[in-house]
Amino acid sequence: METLKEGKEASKEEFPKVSVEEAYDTLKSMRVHGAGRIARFAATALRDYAKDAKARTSREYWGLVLKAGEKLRSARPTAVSLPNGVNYVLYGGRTSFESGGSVEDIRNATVNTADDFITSSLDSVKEIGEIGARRVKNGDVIITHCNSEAAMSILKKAYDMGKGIKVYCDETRPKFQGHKTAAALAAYGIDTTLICDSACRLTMSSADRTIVGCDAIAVNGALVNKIGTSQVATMAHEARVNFVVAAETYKLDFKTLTGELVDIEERDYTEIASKEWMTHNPKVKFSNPVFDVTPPEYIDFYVTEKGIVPPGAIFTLMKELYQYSEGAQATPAH
Ligand code: RUB
Repeated sequence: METLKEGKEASKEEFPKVSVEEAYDTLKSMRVHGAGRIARFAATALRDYAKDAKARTSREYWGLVLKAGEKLRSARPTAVSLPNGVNYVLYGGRTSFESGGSVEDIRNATVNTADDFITSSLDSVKEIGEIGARRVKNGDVIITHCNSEAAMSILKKAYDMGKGIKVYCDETRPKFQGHKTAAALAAYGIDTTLICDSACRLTMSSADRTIVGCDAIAVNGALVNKIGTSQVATMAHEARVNFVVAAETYKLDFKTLTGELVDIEERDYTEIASKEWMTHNPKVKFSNPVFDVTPPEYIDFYVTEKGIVPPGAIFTLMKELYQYSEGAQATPAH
């Protein structure tokens, strides 16, 4: 996260101003989704809360900001970008609080750190596009899954470089985020085809590479991403097709360093069948896990804003960035 400290200018507003409660509901109901956007949306909501929160003492003010951060963090358990983004913002305020800052000092520190995070997150998506596009060849047939800004950044940059790519987008049941990807890529001018998830293996036989996004990276280099990603990786592995992951380094899940596992979010069953259908079929049980784990053996490399990282080097990268995480992830003192 070194890049977050470089004091880049805050970007234009990406999200409207909302209360912490509204932001929580928006995240929970996936009106804002995608790991990067989730993190920036939460950082924006926390920043705006910190701007307006009123308190008589630093302790009282810091307690309010912490509570808001905790609420936002709990909205989506799997996308580690959310706690990492919120923790980063809180780190700024906490440093000021612990060094005896006034309410205004803590407020300014929190707001500035949030702006740093937001700008850096957007910059990372661009950098990933630049780096990843160099690994795309002219005429490549590429499969993607779900809706990832980072993966799309590579595809768009490759197209901008005149690489004449053809992209197949999995629909990505149950929420069909692949439709969004297909619409965005086609609008950009890229030759885009939408396929249903079950057509992926057939399509893989004519693909050159797959490029997907990332919700979390575990210490062993495993990828956590939208449900179905591991199936795509298995098919790519079988067909000897390159499997590439576009991931900002704030998606590293530092708690996996100390043995904790990544929580896999289970969502409402009505995302996979209608209430009416359920009523008519009372004996049917449902399961709706929305993320899965792709083992490192199936991943060729991660494209991060810091460069290309093979899964076997994730441990080293985490160690390198841990100093930041230790401070940022620790629960700030009340
Ligand atoms: C979206 C998803 C995306 C990653 C990466 O899942 O799995 O591939 O979040 O996205 P959901 P990005 O729709 O459930 O949030 O590259 O935009 O951060």
